[in-house]
Amino acid sequence: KAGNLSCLAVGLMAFTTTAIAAEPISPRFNGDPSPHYFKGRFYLYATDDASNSGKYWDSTSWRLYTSKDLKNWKDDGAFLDVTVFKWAKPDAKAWAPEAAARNGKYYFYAPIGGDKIGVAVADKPEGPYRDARTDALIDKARDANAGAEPIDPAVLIDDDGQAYLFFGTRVPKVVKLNKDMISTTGPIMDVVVTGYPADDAKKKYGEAPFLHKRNGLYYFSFSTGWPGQIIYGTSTSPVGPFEYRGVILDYRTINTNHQAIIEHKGKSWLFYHDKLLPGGGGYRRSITLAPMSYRPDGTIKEVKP
Ligand code: FUB
Repeated sequence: KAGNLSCLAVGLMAFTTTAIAAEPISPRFNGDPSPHYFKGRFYLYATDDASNSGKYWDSTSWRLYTSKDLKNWKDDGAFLDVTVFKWAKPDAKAWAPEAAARNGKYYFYAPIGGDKIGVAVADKPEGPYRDARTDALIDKARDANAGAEPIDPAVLIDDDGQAYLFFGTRVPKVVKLNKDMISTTGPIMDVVVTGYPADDAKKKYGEAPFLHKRNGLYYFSFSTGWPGQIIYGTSTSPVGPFEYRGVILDYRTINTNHQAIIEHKGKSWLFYHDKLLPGGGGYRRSITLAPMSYRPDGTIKEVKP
């Protein structure tokens, strides 16, 4: 009997492990998740790794996936191409996107070519999107302190209505957005993170900035680089300085990581990408999601897929 019971326990453990294993949201390669809940549906904007060369992130379009329940995802296709931005080179790289809703419209923040961020606008979350300006929202050649690589936009609209755009590699940047969501106000500022553990030199900002707010506290998460561990700091101010608080997701076996966090019906979800499909790798990534939770003191429990 004892033997049967331990067999049953092992079987149950195996079943449990299988059930919580990271599942790609699509059989198509994708990366850089930007998940949102708009009008009763989840919209996940992504970099389209399936249309890159397999040797670099050189896709020129973004992909949209939608879901009603976070489990079943529909591939809504390549809803936007860099050519929508007339000022962009038609073969410019389309990287980690972001979206935001305001003014009854939907805004899509598009890092293009590694040196500019464009913004497009639409009446529906799925588009069609049109260029909201005649030039880039952020341009390394034009804007003071835009940094070496203005990519990876992330937007938070705070409870007081002020919107912030975070972006950048190696040095995180933040700038205030006007209420129109298509122009900035004030200087581009460096985001400061303090208190990194002295015994781990790899713990420093790399890319993929993301800001979310919970119980009045601002959580600034990001990837430490290439490869990237997802770590975070907190602050009582949306622009920091942030104090290092811990690891959200450990290194995956690929050269990048990129996270986003959403809360829905009292539950938090971490979106990230990993090597999950046959033939996958650093340029052929797969987005997945996992439940994320907090300790009573507000710190995030590390997600262990
Ligand atoms: O997809 C290209 C780049 O890879 C993104 O901009 C980074 O965040 C990394 O995920």
